[in-house]
Amino acid sequence: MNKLVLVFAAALAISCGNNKKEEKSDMKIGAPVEQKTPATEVVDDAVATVTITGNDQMKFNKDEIRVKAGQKVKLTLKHVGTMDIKVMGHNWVLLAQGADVAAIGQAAVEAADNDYIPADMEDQIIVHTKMLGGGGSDTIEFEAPAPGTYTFMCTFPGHYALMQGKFIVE
Ligand SMILES: [Cu+2]
Repeated sequence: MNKLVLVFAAALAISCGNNKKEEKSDMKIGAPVEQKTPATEVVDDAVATVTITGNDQMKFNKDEIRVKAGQKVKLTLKHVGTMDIKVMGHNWVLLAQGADVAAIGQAAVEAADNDYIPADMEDQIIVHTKMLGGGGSDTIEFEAPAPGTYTFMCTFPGHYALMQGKFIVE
C-alpha cells in the first residue's frame, strides 16, 4: 500500500511539475479575501497546497483546513495587512492533539525572544511558520499528521482568542 502511494506520488511529481501547481494556487488567490473558505486547494493526491491569510483585524481567512492522511502539506501564511510585526504580528502554529490552546497562548506572551513560541511547550506544537508583519509571507512543508482534528492558532499575544481554527486530517 505505502509503496504504491509512493510510486504514485513520484509519478505525479514528475508529470505535473511546478507550473500546474502555481496556476492552480494563483486561481485560488484571486478569490475574495474576506470570504471564509473552508476548502483546501488540493493540487494532487500527494500534496495539499494551502494558503491562509491574516489581516490587520486580527483574523485568519480560514477557520477550517482539511487535508488527507499521508499528504504532504505545503502551507503558506500571508499577512495581508500593513501593520508592524510588533503590533499585529501573525504566525500559524499547528498544535498536537490534546494541546492546551489557552495555556500555550498565555505562555507565548512571555516568549517574545523566541518568536512567541514558548520553548517549554514545543512538544505540543507540530509545526509553525515564522512570525510575520504586514506584507510578510512564509511557506512551510510538513507531512500531514495522523487522521484527526487538530487546532491551529496564532501565538502573538492576545490573538489566539480570535485567531484559531481546526486542521482536519481525513
Ligand atoms: Cu496574530
